[in-house]
Amino acid sequence: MTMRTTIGAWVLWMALVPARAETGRELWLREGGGNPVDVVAAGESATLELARRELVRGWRGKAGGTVRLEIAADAEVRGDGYRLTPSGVRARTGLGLLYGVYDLLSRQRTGRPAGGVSNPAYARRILNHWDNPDGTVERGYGGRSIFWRGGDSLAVTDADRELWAAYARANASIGINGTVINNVNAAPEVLSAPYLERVKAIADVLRPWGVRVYLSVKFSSPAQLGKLPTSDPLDGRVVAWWKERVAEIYRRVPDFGGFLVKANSEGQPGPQDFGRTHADGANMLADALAPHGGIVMWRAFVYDPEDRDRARQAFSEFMPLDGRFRPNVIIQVKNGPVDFQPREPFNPLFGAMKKTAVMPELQITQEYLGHSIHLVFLGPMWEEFLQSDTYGAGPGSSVARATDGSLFGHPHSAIAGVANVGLDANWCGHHFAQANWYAFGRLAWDPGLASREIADEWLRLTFAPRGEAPGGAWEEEFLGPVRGMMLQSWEAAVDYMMPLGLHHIFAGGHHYGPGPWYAPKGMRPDWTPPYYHQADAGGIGFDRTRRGSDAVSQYAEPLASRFDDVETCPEKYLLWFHHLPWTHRMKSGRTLWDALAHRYQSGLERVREFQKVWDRVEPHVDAERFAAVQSKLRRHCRDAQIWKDACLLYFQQFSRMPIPYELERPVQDLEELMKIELPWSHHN
Ligand code: GCW
Repeated sequence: MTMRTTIGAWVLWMALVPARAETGRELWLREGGGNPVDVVAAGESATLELARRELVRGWRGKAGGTVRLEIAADAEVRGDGYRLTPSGVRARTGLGLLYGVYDLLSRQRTGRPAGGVSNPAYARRILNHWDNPDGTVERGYGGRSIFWRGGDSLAVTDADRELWAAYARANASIGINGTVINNVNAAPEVLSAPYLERVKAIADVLRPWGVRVYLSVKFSSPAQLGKLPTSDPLDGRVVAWWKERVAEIYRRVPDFGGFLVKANSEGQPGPQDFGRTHADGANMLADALAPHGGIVMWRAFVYDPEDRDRARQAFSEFMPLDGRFRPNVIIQVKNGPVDFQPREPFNPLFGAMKKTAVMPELQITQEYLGHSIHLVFLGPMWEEFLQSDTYGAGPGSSVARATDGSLFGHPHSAIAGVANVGLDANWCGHHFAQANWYAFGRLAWDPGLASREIADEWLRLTFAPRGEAPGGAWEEEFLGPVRGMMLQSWEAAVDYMMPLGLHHIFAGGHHYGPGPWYAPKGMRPDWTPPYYHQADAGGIGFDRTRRGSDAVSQYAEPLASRFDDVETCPEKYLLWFHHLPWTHRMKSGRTLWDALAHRYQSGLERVREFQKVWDRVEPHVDAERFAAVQSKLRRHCRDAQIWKDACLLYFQQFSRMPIPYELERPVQDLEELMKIELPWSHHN
């Protein structure tokens, strides 16, 4: 039985047919080499139609084979999960079938065997776009916003619809089913009628692909947009205003996902402005959304300038409220307790907040990891984070299990990633930054995946010769070395930027280059690097032990004691938790100063190695992408050298110890490095 062709979807489809040059536009969904296939599917829906078309377009199985797409109950399949059967895909929902089709096609392309059940770990797998109405993207390095144009141009064009469909398709192919389309530093006008019309248009395009739209809202919208005298969440007029706005949204977008809120954080308004709590604020919005099935994602990214340790803040403010939130509220918590640093231990709220649903927020865009200039694959960082044992319900309480519903039952589970997508031809600015978008989607579906597998899949899909099953020389000469480079790239970045637990020593503003010295007069201390590194003649590091800020005590045992004791604290977090003398003996026998210098050197050396790896694979890569990545790597290498020289020369003023003689000497002067203004602020 065949399905009716949805004309609208077909028009969009034609627009997606790619050009052949390797611009990176096609992401991991490159065309080529499809065989004829018969698709048998019962029922009809726009989503099922998309599933059918994907098969017709990308089938690499037996020519003339038959694939059955079947909606049926299956005891092992949950939500939008699916089962790959010998004859095709079985799922409970049309979206499940679409996901199954993508999996099937990906397995054909990567040579992995097909079969079995796959269920999503998190129910909501969401991108957060920090996109502003004027078309700029906060911390975006892949070009301007794909959703907002700026000026008064809210009118929706065909080109907009094509773009959004291509975006939705990419998300659907990796299981992402939600998107917050505006910045958490939200503009009140997104809730006004002209904006909501555009929101509706976006939602209409995304819907067949199973991607729901959410909005960030500003807590003071009732006063700013509604002209009410207050935005107090307990004021009846405010409550009524939000209810009416929410109803207005659902009239246009019946499957609207809900709100994301940044409140009482970095100057944003919030319930505390009216003497109310985060729970009062979140619950008021949750009550407005509940009748329509919407949720509130309330961010725990808060830090008071008065607190003696910023890393303690989210926990201190939110733990007392555990259990006081409505069932349709999820607390959205960044992976680390400070702010998306190159490496942080997990935020202690994970595993501790048990009576309220908690969702991880990862940062796909590389605000603190080299923008779209450095080649940094974030899979290993997220793997480390998701697998960290919180001990929240005894051993085996990984962050993933503490948030995906396995350990603590809540009505909703979710995970978010701050998107790295923009109008650039290759979407993300750097070809390899696409791998981070891909990895986020794959881990949101299955947080147990190893980053090695993810890198492998992504490379095969993105770089294998078009239309051919990858194998032989390509695997040996391209896949192996490039995968190795990806898997080392995050640790390399940690080493040339902030090894051994150092954090937030960026120059202010752009967060790209080093600025351990950066401390303009009058700036709040927790916005300056010296607050974090605490370097002085006596040593370096932030004392968060029981004798210091006592942040360690926010972790469950045995972690609290393990982090507290310098002997048992993992070296990767050493200076996060301890202030130690420069002469402190490391496990290797080196002094802390020498170990630090070795780390900086080895980080830099690995980037130089990456250059060699890339140059060697030239015969296996198209000219366009080869040249683009090569050029980014040159800059990456130069800037890694700047990181190393700047940090070592700066810290040496306190350690007064020689850079170990076996290491390369700095090649730049500290005074010159300190003068660099913002040559790195440009996104590419
Ligand atoms: O990491 C910091 C960024 C801000 C961002 C903030 C947040 C959207 O520097 O640009 O604002 O976090 O997450 O709210």
